[in-house]
Amino acid sequence: MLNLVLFGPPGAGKGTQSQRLIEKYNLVHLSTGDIFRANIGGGTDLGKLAKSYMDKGQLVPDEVTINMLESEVNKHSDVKGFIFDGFPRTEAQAKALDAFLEGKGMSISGMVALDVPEEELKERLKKRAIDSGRTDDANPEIINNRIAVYKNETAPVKSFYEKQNKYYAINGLGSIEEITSRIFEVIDAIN
Ligand code: B4P
Repeated sequence: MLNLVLFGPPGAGKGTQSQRLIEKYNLVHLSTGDIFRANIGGGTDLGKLAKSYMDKGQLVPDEVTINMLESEVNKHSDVKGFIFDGFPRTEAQAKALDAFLEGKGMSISGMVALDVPEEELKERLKKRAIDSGRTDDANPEIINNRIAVYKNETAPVKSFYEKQNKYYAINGLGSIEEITSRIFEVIDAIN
């Protein structure tokens, strides 16, 4: 089984690259951001709660996010593996994911981390805001907050996987195709 964590700051290209990885490796794509947005669109209680955090550029509380992710994994059996896109985003989420997968006889194969300079992230999110309709992309203050939250709460997750020798950094600058090739190279070496 191939279970990948796709990691990086907002706008690093996680969602973009996930689409290419699921095609090549036939994996189930679980993006916590997409699942929250689907709930917001559907007007569910979870969506209302998530929106109150996402609109400020804050993380949705761990307990809510972890329960949601676990129930999404449980919907799939007999699969080749998963791409966890945007999860884990805190050390508590990383620990919970490890324990949950262990209970199912599974584990994370590797964390692929996209490195992109801050100025480029802001440019990409600004461009996406024009046609995505995402309120969290349209406001520079919210973008700055998301980047600050990433540095303070999410970046430490890197060392969680480094300690397990499962951390792989990828240069996230260049064309989408170039970055995909870099990721394929890493995955083919660990798979
Ligand atoms: P996400 O949906 O994960 O949003 P994101 O971090 O902005 O990444 P995304 O995947 O959408 O963008 P990508 O980098 O692909 O999270 C949104 C919010 O949900 C969070 O702020 C938080 O509130 C909440 N949330 C989600 N997960 C959570 C968790 N685990 N715990 C708590 N809260 C959680 O791409 C960005 C843009 O760059 C795209 O427009 C793309 O076209 C462009 N791009 C990509 N690659 C490029 C390249 N090589 N060159 C130029 N542009 C490129």
